[in-house]
This record gives sequence, structure tokens and C-alpha cells, in this order.
Amino acid sequence: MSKHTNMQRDVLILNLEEQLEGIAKDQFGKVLKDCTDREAYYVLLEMTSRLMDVTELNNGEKKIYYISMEFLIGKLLSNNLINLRVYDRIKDILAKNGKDLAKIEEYEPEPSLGNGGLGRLAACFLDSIATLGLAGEGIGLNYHFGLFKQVFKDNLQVEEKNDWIEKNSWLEKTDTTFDIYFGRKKVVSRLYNMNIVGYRSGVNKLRLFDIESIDEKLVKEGINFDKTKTKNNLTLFLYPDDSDVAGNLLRIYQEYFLVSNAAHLILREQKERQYDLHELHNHAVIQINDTHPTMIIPELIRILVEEKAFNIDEAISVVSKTCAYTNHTILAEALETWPLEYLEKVVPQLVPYIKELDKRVRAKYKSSKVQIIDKEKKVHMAFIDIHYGFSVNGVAAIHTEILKNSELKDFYKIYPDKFNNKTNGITFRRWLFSCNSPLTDFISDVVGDGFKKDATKLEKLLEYKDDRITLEKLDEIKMLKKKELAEYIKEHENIEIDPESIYDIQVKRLHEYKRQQMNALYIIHKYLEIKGGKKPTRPITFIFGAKAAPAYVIAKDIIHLILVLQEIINNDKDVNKYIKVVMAQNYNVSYAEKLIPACDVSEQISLASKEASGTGNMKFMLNGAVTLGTDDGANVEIHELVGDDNIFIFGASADEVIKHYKKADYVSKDYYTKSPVIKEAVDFIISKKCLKVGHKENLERLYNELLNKDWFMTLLDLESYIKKKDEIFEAYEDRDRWRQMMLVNIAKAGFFSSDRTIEEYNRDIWKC
Ligand code: GPV
Repeated sequence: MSKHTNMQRDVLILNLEEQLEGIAKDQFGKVLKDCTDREAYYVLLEMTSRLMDVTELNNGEKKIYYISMEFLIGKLLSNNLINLRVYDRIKDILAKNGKDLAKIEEYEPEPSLGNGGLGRLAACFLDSIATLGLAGEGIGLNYHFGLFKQVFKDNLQVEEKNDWIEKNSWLEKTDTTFDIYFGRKKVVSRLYNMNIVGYRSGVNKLRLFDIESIDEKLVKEGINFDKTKTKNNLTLFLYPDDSDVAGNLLRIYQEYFLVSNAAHLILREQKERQYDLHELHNHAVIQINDTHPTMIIPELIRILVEEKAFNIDEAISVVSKTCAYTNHTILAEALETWPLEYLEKVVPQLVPYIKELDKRVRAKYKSSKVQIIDKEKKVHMAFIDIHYGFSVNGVAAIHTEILKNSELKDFYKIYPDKFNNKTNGITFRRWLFSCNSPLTDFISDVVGDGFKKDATKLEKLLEYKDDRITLEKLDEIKMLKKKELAEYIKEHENIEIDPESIYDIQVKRLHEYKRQQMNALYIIHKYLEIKGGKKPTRPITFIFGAKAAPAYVIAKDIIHLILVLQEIINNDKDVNKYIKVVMAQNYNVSYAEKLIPACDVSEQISLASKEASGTGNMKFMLNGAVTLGTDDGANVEIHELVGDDNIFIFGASADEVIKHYKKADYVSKDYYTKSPVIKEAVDFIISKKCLKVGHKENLERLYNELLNKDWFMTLLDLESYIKKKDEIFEAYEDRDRWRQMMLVNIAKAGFFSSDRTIEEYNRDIWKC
């Protein structure tokens, strides 16, 4: 950091209180004490922005460009204050003025720029890239209404626009605009920046592109709008409904808009720094976050050839040395393939380049399995990445092995050296320091502050595994967080929950492979047991949070079932003493920050082989929850770290599941017929009780799906799930053992710091 900015920073920090008063006076004509919490938020926003402006930019000869359709960054105030090292001082000053930072924070709208783990990972990575002092930026889109806001009406999910952008926000409008062409159609883009400040480190930028001609009024009702008005709708929503052709085309428009802007930005920067574009790979590395930004490859090649006088061989060579691809799924439906015809409609200028890339592969490799354009004239986006990028990585050990040995086997044979694993991670700044300060402070008291820079130091906690006082304190902190959550849920869902009950939590995108339906079937099973006179030892609160994609019918039916169970169970006097169900409305990062520290049992129950990694599992572990899960994704690595005694694993293995798919021998009905327990639970979905508060159409559809299809093998694992889950609840009663499990989970979580992940990306891929 230069002396100059250091000094400016010191001056600002020395006079924090004066500064805050000055801003309050300027903005609201008041002293801080008299500001409302909302006003205080804007005062802090301005103060934090000033501090970031005098924090040095991370710099380097080579820059990382992390391109992603999603950045699920969450609220920024607290995290920025923590990373700028002024959190405690600001808190004190506010307290002196009768203000509570937690209350003020409630007025910050959460940016709606992401959906799930992929977007949240990108946000954790930006935090770690900045923290490690690497020059790197995120490039994404500035969606005005982002991912929809979820509300429940009549036990159904209803989608509303999420109007999160305020006049005064973390977004900085820049002067940068580019002309982006779709064939001969032009739109003008504009760049917005957000500062990403590292923990005790420098600042990077998140680049968010928007269109100048956006028309928010296109959205008439809910999240419906005219999908064909590209010039006005491009950056309205993240993941607009793609169940029709117009929706698919819009998706391609968005993806191209993202990468074309990225290409312009990157090449402009090379020019400003007077770098030779033939050396692009020495000054830039582009990380392609799943297949959505794949078109950056042909787009860069196109620009180099058409505007920078490269010949095609040179262009392909340098771009291939610059681009790296991360795979986040093996689900076939999520591996994008675009009909060539669609690409011809939206981005005709790219098509000759895609055909050229395809032709070169065809000349070299005969197998039909590795061709970019298949017989049906569909373009396999991942295959472009693999052939024309220099690195392919999976996001957890087992996931990468599955890519190498089954999903992408034919590619692994051709390019063994390109494949590598980078097990995901999470930023502890948000998922421990910020969301759980009592736990953070306690850990500091016990083992010192070292873990804040080096997360593996958490292992020192193991020395206290038999220390009563430490274990009791951990329990106390958990109880505190459970009480806070109970209050929040009372306020937001109007449901009363008992902090003495076990909190069993499953929060993640709603998808059949994640098997929220299996959890629901367990709840039915428990409900029927209680009705039959078998009571659980201790009350249990089952908490869910999940959004379903607007066009994903079965996912919405699963939400419906959970809401129906919530109504039936919470209103049943015989049962609600023992179990309760909470479906949190509009689950997002801010909600996660309240749920995760309060959790006892972390539900990670995906069908083995299907969850690439999962990152919620890591956040729960770090906050002292015990995992109930399948040997899938990063659960496998959690299992290895904490050992058999500190995790509850059940269900078919990934190998077994892959065999079932290969042989196509899984018949869900067989499991239903053979097991009275399964039958009883599944039948309940269409029982009179459910039909009374629910909708026949939704419940019957879900019932039939489970019985006749069950693509993600819910019934295969249901019995072993019930057994393990009963076991984990029983284990909770051995309070000493449970506390030790909490401690071991926290102590072993250091490996999952995204700082570790980013160090590995940099060591093996980026080499900055
Ligand atoms: I592909 N993921 C996601 O959230 N959205 C997507 O479109 C795709 C993947 C998730 C995976 O499901 C998780 O297993 C993984 O932990 C996460 O990406 C980050 O790698």
C-alpha cells in the first residue's frame, strides 16, 4: 500500500466520529444521534465508501477476470466494515449515539444478483481474492429486479419482482459504455462498479454491466414481461423463465451481452497498459464460472481476428491459453446446449467462429462424444470450454473424480493435464465473524486471533475437546443464536418455535436432486408416529428455506407440500408440542446469516453423485452444526476431516447410484410396495388431511412423480434416512458428546476457508 493512501486512511479513521457527524449534517441536517436507523444506514454507506476510496487497489502484472452470471454478494455494510477493520469502532460510536448496528443493517437492501451456491461461491471468491491481495475482478450483470422475491399465498410460491436498487447504493455509475451488437442490432451498455475490499487488504472491483435503454415498466404483473423486447429487457431479471423459445433466446442475449462487454473491458485494459495482445495470457486469466459465459471464447477470437489483425491460429492459441473453465454440475439438464439455430438468430457474428472451432475438433478427434456441434445441430457449450480452455476444474474431490471417470471421461482421456480439483470454500469473514460474533469472540478468547488470517489455526480448539467450560460456552452461544432466530421467525413468519427444541435445517435452492421431498417424507413419518402415540424425546423444529425456479413445476409442488405440512402440523395440538415446521419465506443470504449460526442438524441429503460440492454444508459446520448427509460433494471431505464419530452419513454411495443410472434399474414403486413405512408416508401426500388444506393438482402430481418416476431416487434412501435421522436426534440427548461434536466440526472447518481455495486456484491455474 502506498504511503499516500495509507495516510489518508489513517486521517479518516482517526476522525471517524467527526466524519460521521459531518455526513449526517450534510445529508440530513441532523446530528447522528437524531438520525433514524434508515438515515444512519446512508451515513454509514457514505463513510464506508470514503474509506474504500482511500484504500489502495490491488495491483499486479496479471489480472484475474472471474466472469459469472451470478454474484450473490449479500448485504455489504458489516462485511465492508469488518474488512476495513473499523467494525468495532463504528459499533462503539453508534452505541454512544444510542444506535445498534444490527438494527441499522436491516435497512440495507440485499442485492439480488444471484440464485444459489454458484453465485454465492463467486461472492466468497471475490472476498478472498481481494484479501489475498490479488488483482482480480468479477464481471457480471446488473439485474434491476434480480432473482424474484418469493412470497407464499395459499400455500403456494408466488414470484414478485425484487426492486433492490436504490438511488443511493454501493453501485457506482461509471463513464464506460460499449456498443454491443447482436448481428446488426445494437444496444449500448453501461458499466457500474462495486468496490470489493479485502480483509486487512486492498480493494478490487466487481464490474456490473447494464443497458442504457432498460425499461422497468415492461414488468406489468409479478415477474411477467415481454421477452422479445431485447433492447429494453436485457437486464431486468436473473434467470427469466426459459420454458419457451423466447425465454431461451433471451438467455442467450444475456449471456452474449455479458461476455461481449467483458471482452471489450479486458482488451481495453490491455491497451491502456500497453500490453501486446499476443501476450494476453501473461496479463489476463479468465475464469469461466460454469458454461454460462462460454461465449467469451469465440467472442475474443472474433475480436482479435476482425479488429486486431490476428490470424485465426494465433487468436485461438492465445485465447485458449487465457481461459479456464469451472464445472459446477453433472446434471445433464444444467449442461447448456444451444441449438445452432438460436445462436444464428441472436449472435450470427459468432457462428462462423463456433463452426471453425467445431471443424478443428472434428479433424482431430473422431469420437462423436467430444464434438462441439452434435448431429442435432446443438452446440455443447462445455465442450467449447474443455477443448479451448487450458484448465477444467471440478468443485469437490468426488465431483472432479466423477467428471474424470464418467461424465467427461472421453475428454479426460484427451486432456488429462487440464483436469484439476478445487474444493470449494467460504469466506469466514461473512460466515463466522459477521454472522456469529459471539462465537468468533469466544474462539479468539480460547485460541487467540491467529485463525482470522489462517483458518487452519481453528484446529487448536481440539485441545479443549474435554474442557467442560469451553464445551458449555459453545452450547450457550448456540442457545443465544437459537433464541435470536426464534424471535426473527416469530416476527417474519409468525410462527413460534422453542429454542429448547432441536433445530433441523435444510436451506438451499429447491431441486429434486437435493431431496427436500425426502425431508418432508420424514416429517410425515414423524407426524404419523406421534399420532400413533410415539413421542420424540425432545421437540424438533424442521426449518426449510428454498426458492423454486418459476417454471420448475415439481419443485413448486414440493414447496406446496412443505407449506401444507406446516399448516397441518403447527395447528395440531396433539403434535405441535413435539414438532413444528417452518418454511422461511424468501430465503436469501441475509436469512442464511440468521439461520446458520442457530442450527443443530445440517441437512445435506442430495442423491450421492449429484451435488457437485455444496457450500452451505461448510457454513453450518463452521458454526457448530452436525451434518446429516449422504457421501456426496464436499460432505465426503467433511466426513474425512471430522471422522465417523462426528457426522451422520447414510444412503447409497455415488458408485451405486451411477450404476443404477447406467443399468436403468431403479423402480421407485418397488420400494413403495415393499415398505409399509414408505407407503404410509407417500400416501399421506394425497390423504384427506393434506387435500383439505392443499391443492389436489399439486399434491397428486407430486405423489405420482414419486411413485412412477422419482428420478433422484428419494425412495431408495428413505428408510436409511429415517434411521440415521432418528439416530442423530437421539445423539443430541447425549449432551456431552454433542458438544464435543460441535467443537470438532468447528475446529476442522478451517480447510473450507475460501482463502485456501483461492490460494489453490492461484497456485495451479491463475499463477498471478
Ligand atoms: I451449474 N450450482 C448452482 O448453484 N447453480 C448452478 O447453476 C450450478 C451449480 C452449485 C452446485 O449445485 C453446488 O453443488 C456447488 O456447491 C455450487 O454450485 C458452487 O460450486
